[in-house]
Amino acid sequence: MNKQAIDALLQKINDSATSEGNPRTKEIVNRIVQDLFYTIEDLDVQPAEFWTALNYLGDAGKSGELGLLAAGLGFEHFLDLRLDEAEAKAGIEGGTPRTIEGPLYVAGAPLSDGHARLDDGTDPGQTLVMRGRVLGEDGKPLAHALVEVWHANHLGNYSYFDQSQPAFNLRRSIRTDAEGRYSFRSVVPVGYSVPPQGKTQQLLDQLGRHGHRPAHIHFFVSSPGFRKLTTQINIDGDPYLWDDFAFATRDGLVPAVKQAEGAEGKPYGVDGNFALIDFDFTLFKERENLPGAEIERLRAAA
Ligand code: MBD
Ligand code: FE
Repeated sequence: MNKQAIDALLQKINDSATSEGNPRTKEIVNRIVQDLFYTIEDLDVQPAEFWTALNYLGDAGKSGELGLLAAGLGFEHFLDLRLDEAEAKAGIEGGTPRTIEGPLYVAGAPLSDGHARLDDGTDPGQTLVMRGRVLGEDGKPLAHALVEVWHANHLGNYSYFDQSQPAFNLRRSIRTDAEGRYSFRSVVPVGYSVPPQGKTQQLLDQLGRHGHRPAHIHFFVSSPGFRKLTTQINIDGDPYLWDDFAFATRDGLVPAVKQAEGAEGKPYGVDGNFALIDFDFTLFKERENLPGAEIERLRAAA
C-alpha cells in the first residue's frame, strides 16, 4: 500500500474514537499503531509473521518473561539514559550512576540497622563483605538512609523466583547509621542467564545474541528529600562485564574487589579469606520539574 492509503486508514481508525477515553493513551497507542503499520508495509511483513509475533508476546506474558524481554531488548537501559538526560538538563550530573532495576526485585525484605547478613551460610560462594556510606551531593553522609540490596546466588538464581532458596535469601534492607554507613556480609554472586528454554532465549537465538548478565548486585538507595537511586555494582573480572545482555554495566559501577582476611573480617563476623568491596552511594536532592526517580511498576512482594 502507499503511504497515503495507510494514513487514510489510520485516520479512519482515529476518527472512530469519541472524546471519551484517556488522551495520553490515545496519543501513544495511535503512534505505535502507525509505526507498526509502516513497519509491516516497509518490511512486507507476512500474515503468518504477524501472528507469530502476537502469539510470541502472549506466550512471553504467560510465562512472566516480559520484564526480561524489556531488559534484553534494551528498553530498560534506554529509559535510564532518558532519565539521565532529563537530570543533566536540570544540572544534575556526577554522583552514582543509575542503572536498570531488572525484573527480579521483591518488596518486603527484612530490615536491619547498619549491617546485615544476606546469606544463610549454605551458599558455597566466596564470602563477600561490602561496605560504604550513603552521601548527599555535598558529600555529607546521610544518616538513616535506606539501602535495599538483592543479588543472585552461586548459580545465578534469585530467591523467590528460584523456589529452592529460603524466603528473602540474598535480599535485605539496611538503614545507614548516624555516620551514613552501611555494610553487609554475603557471598559473591554469579551472573544470571535467562531461562534457556524460555521465550526470551528463543528470541535472542533468532537475534544471534546471548542471554547472560555479568555478576552484579542490585540496589535501591533512598533518603527523604533525595532522589531515589536505582543501581547495580558489577563484580570486576566477570567475562561478561562489558557484554551484558541487558546493557546495564556502566563506568563508575565496577568497584575493585579486594581480597581480605584476618582481623579485617572481625566486625562482620567473618573468619578467614573474603572478598571486600568499598563503595559509597551519592544521592541528589529532589528537585521540582524533574521526572520522578521513584519508578512505579508492578513488583513482586512477599
Ligand atoms: C537479572 O538479574 C537482571 O538484573 C536483569 C536486568 C534481567 C534479568 C535478570
Ligand atoms: Fe539481576
